[in-house]
Amino acid sequence: MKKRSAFITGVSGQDGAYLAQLLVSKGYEVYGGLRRNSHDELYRLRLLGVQDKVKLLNFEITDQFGVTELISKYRFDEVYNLAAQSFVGASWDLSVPTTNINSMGVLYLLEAIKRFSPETRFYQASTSEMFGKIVAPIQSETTPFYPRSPYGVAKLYSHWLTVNYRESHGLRLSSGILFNHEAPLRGVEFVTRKISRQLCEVMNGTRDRIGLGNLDAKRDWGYAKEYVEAMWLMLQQDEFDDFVVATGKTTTVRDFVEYACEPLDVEIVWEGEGENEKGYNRKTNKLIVEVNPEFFRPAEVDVLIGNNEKARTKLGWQPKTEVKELARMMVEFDWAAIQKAG
Ligand code: F7E
Repeated sequence: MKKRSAFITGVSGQDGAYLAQLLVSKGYEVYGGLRRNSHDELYRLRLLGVQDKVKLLNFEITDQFGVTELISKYRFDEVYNLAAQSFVGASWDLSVPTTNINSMGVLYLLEAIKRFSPETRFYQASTSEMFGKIVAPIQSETTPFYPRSPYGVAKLYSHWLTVNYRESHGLRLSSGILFNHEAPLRGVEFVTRKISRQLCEVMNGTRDRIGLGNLDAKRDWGYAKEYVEAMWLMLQQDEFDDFVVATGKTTTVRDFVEYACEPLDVEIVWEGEGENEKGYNRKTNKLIVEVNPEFFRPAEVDVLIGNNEKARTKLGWQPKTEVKELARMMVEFDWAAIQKAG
């Protein structure tokens, strides 16, 4: 029997790598879209042992001709659109590229699918950032949106575009409204990985302290490896729809710091408030964490908590990893990597 084919845009990112690993294990012919640059883009695929099992294709989502040519040539069974300018914090300075990638890129993909590959099943990476300044204490698929960043606004466009192309053209398109999801493969600019890595550096003596922004921000943090299973499940359904993927629990950045300290046997004592808040190592009195307003955002998303009931009942998906366990996993990974590097 012919293998099912899947194309992952953004295959070099955290979710792209975990999804590639999952689809390889399920026997798919996996293609990954790769945007050429000078960085080592493939280290995540290498870490997961799938770099030789993914066929890499040159891909630039903002190039409409290229997107159309690729979709019409391969007519993949499944397309997972994970390509994005995904760092919210940078989206104010990079609002034009963020919009081109996160909004226009999705339009190009959907147009190509509509015209040349209408049987393709398509997953759009939507996000809890669309809820932004929340209008309901717990957010579900029916909660109105109020994005707070150029990133959130651009993602909202592509979310609605996906809904609209599904309803207008009867295409097989689903959108996953994923809340924050982390792992040892998370980029170091995101707060959880920044904390796990920099904390290890502080304890190893190669960094003085960690500078963080808003310690009161609350996020619903889950494990990325579990979240990509929800993406796959969405495309295996007979009905295409939107699904919130979340744990249903929320944690402050400050508490995440404490959870990350535990595996290193560090107890942190907080002193001061707002911009003057500081975290000290109880045993040594050494300053470990300080607030640096450089990391504040022009408009903040204060708190997010997702209602995952629809994903649980319709997809049979549920989160397994608690945020404390996630913090431990990330710190253990970073500590081992630092020890190995010497
Ligand atoms: O920030 C606060 C920051 O950058 C989380 C992306 O995957 O999830 C991610 O977006 C919170 C914010 O993720 C620092 O202000 C404090 O309130 O880890 P983050 P994010 O912005 O929530 C959603 C679902 C996506 O879709 C995005 O693509 O932490 N925070 N201090 C900090 N954040 C960072 N980055 N650095 C700090 O020093």
